[in-house]
Amino acid sequence: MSTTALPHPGPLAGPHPVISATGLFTPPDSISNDELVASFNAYADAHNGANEAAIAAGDIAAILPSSAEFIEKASGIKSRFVLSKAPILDPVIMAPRLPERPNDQISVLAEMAVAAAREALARAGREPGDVDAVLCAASNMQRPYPAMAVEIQDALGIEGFGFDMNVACSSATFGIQTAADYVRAGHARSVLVVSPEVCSGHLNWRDRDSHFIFGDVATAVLVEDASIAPRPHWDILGTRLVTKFSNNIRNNFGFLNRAAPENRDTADKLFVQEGRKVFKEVVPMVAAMIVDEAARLGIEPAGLRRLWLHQANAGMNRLIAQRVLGHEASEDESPTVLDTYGNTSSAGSVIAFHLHNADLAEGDTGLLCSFGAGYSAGAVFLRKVG
Ligand code: CO8
Repeated sequence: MSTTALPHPGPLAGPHPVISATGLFTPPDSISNDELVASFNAYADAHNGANEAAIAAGDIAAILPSSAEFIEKASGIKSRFVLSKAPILDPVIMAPRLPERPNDQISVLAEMAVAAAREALARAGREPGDVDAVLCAASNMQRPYPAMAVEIQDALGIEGFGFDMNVACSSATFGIQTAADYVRAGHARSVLVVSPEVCSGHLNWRDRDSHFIFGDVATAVLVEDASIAPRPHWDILGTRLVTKFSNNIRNNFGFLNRAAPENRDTADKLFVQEGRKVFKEVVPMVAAMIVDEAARLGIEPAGLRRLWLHQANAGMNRLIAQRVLGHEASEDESPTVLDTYGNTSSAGSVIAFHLHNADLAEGDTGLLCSFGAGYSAGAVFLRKVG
């Protein structure tokens, strides 16, 4: 467990991290539950038809149909944005098809991250030369090296340094704490945390239990020293990170798979999870982390004006918000972006923050919180400075 907190800074308190601005890249195409289910059911029908004899003999199981009603009821998701819609919906392909680019072209993840980063920089009134470091914090990097962050840094024209980090759905909050620590230590005054998430590339679109969960997006968070930050900005009052090993959300894809070619295309090289177990185990873990850290910071959880929670499942968020606030949260207290974006891994809570923070007043406190594979969970307590 890692813990970092600072007292609220006075003018002479030294470097103090704040969120200056955020940015968002949303792909133009979206897939509705009805479109997704029609594609899945066409695939299931074709599979069952082609394997009729084996199914009748009990050698293999028939694939059951998916249902848009189930998806919305179980998860709260109505649609999701994707980079490559037609191939995902093609019942024969059921995967994104993103042509490989030559090395002299910007890579897909970097391109998305740059778009989100440019918005964050513009909102903060920053030039790339003002930024000291880039952290690319996401569930899956497009390649092992060179680091995505270094390519993004180069594309933006930023001096300094960059590196990648992966803590699955909690990558962005872990990135924000890392950036905040650089600011606190005086190693940097302006750090860009980008989270390009092409979840469609590691989702098994043929898996009925999870084919509806994820979408694609990129977010950017600019963490800066309060002394240079534009106003309004968000004081980072304190952060808390927790990890606890679990196999309940896992993806075994990796470069060593090449050493065992017979395994390369099996389903465990894509996203797999025990969704029910995740739900049950993660809710108490996250609620306890939030309440504990709030107590340490002297923040009354019930007084938090807004919760920008990880967007994995509407029911999980309802339960976590209830435990933190002590009552059922309204949409105003715990906004949802899950309905239109789906689960976008580490980007989800940042999207919620990006789209739903402008209406808060000076002095309002809020919580950005993520949770997911690892298990991993991160909490960032914020206060608006007008
Ligand atoms: N259509 C119709 N029925 C279905 C479908 C479907 N598509 N899928 C399942 N069912 C049926 C099942 O067969 C089951 O039927 P029965 O009761 O007869 O056996 C019934 O519905 C209930 O199934 P489940 O128990 O699976 O359903 P749940 O109510 O548990 O809902 C959820 C499933 C929505 C997955 C839910 O468990 C959930 O959201 N859990 C939390 C998941 C979570 O938070 N995961 C975090 C993962 S994200 C992360 O860490 C990042 C990883 C990196 C990114 C990866 C990118 C790809």
